[in-house]
Amino acid sequence: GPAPEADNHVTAWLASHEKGFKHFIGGAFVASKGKDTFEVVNPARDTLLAKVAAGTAEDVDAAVKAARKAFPAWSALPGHERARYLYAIARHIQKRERFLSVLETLDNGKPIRESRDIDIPLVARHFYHHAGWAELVETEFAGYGPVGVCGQIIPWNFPLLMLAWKIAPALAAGNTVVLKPAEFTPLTALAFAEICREAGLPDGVVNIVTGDGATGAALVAHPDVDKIAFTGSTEVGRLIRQATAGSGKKLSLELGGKSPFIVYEDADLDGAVEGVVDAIWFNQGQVCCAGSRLLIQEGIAERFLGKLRRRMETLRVGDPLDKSVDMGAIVAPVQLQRIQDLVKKGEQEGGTLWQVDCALPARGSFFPPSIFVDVEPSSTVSEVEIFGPVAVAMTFRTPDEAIQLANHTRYGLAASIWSENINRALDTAARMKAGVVWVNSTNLFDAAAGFGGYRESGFGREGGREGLYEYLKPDWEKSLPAAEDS
Ligand code: TXE
Repeated sequence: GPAPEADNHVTAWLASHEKGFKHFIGGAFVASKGKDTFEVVNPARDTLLAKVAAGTAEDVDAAVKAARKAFPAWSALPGHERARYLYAIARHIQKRERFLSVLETLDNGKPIRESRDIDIPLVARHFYHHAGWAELVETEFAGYGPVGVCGQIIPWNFPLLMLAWKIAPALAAGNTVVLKPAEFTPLTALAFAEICREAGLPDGVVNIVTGDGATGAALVAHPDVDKIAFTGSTEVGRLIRQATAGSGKKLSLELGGKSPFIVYEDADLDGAVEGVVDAIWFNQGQVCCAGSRLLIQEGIAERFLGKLRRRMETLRVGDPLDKSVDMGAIVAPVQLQRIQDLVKKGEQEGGTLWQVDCALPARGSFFPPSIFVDVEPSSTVSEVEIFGPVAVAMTFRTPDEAIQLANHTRYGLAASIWSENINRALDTAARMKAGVVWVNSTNLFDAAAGFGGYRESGFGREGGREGLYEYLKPDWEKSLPAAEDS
């Protein structure tokens, strides 16, 4: 049938910004100091959605100044008053749920089912949860206060959800922020700027500057930023850690992963098959904690992979606005190219590729669900984060061997363990070098649970009580002269 059309409201909103979107600084939409813009494209159709300002160092400076100006009054508000703004933001997000879901899907390419049922509800949930923390912050975190102005840089895989993970705890704790969305997917962040106005948030508490890595680097380098929170690639995370070294800036990094998905022979195999679908084909595999390394106990490997292959054949890849589609588009042609190159490499290194032979849309960036079997643990596709719908499968004999294989990675973000024997599952969980471990489940997120990594997956936690500490500092630090004169 004909492809479903985008929501009228979204189309009208984009049309009303035909001349290009501006930055959101000090509570107003302001033109960039530079002339450069970049194009935001719908990756499912290769069509232009919008033009967005490329933020310069001067734009970043204006945003940091606005955040600094707003900080004293915002941080001095009693927590329960800050909570009212967070509740209001949450309600406005719910009111605009359909608009935001469609916009997210157009911009990112993810299935509308996911943006509507997962991303946007979790965004609202995150603001509600942190409104609760704002009410409690003085009593639960006595002796702590906000860090100050926070620079936040986010990726494109969950654009609005990553914004919520960053902004909600920062505001709850009394900080003000300058956020830079990813260049592929800045649109829901700009819609969020409108929501801040609708919610009556004081000017300058949230500032949004669009741009690419250069804009991000200017934010990282700005001397009046007290904390940087980053989610993205390990390579850029490393650059940011170097750039902030010795600056006194607080830092949290949420980086890549190559997370193991262990299936023991006593697992509920059908449940585990559905788990793999969620682990590696959810959001086209563009998930930092994707279960991308399947470790399967030898005795059931053939049966399990057979079931998995049959299930994989039923997945529908296509227009993400179509409600019956399981997998949408890859975010951008360069990311598609990266996936294709890595898959080619995997074949050259001798891996056997299972790929669904489905008709992909003629236009747009699409890649079919794929699994490499018979790969060596040391092969490129077993070690490198593919960040696409491609898993590698390996077998093991004993739990010790499973644990050794699982931890054989420079990352340490997540792990998923499948067994009906709870002792075995919990014993394995305790031995995972990963920040998040799921038992008989995968890719579960909640605002109340701290999320984050070990090793090259970064440090710091987002969500819950632990996540709040990233946006707080002990009161005694205020008396240190070095903290004042930056
Ligand atoms: O990420 P980047 P890219 C991984 C994934 C993916 C690869 C490349 O493997 O294939 O990274 O993706 C901003 N200073 N992940 O290139 O560049 C940039 O503008 C400051 C995993 O898109 O890290 C964007 O806003 N900021 C991941 C953000 O960093 C800079 C999610 C992330 O982009 C900067 C995304 C600089 N020097 C990619 N350079 C995850 N952990 O979920 C870029 N940026």
